Amino acid sequence: MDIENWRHRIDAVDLKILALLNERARYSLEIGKIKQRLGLPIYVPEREQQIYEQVERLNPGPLSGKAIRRLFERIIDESRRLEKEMSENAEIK
Ligand code: PRE
Repeated sequence: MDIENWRHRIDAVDLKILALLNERARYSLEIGKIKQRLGLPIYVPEREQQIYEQVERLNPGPLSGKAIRRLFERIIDESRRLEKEMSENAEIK
C-alpha cells in the first residue's frame, strides 16, 4: 500500500477514536452529575490508578506502557475538566 492508502486508514481510525472519546466523555459527564448530586469529589485518584493499571496490563503494543499511560492521563485530564465545567455551569443556574 502507498502513503495515501495508509492515510485513508488513519483517517478512518481517527473517526472511530473521535466517536469513542466523546462516548467516554458522555459517560464521565453522567458520573459527574451523580457526584454532584451526592456531593462527591470529581477527582478520584484510586479510580484513575486502576484505569492506568488496566490499560497498561492489556496494552498489546506497539505503543509502550508509558505511552499508553500518558495518553490516558490526557484523556482523563479532559474528562475531569469537563465534569468541572459542567458543575460550575450547574451552579450558576
Ligand atoms: C474519571 C474522571 C475523573 C476521576 O478522577 C476518575 C475517573 C474518568 O475519566 O475515568 C471518571 C469519573 O469521574 C469517575 O470514575 O469517578
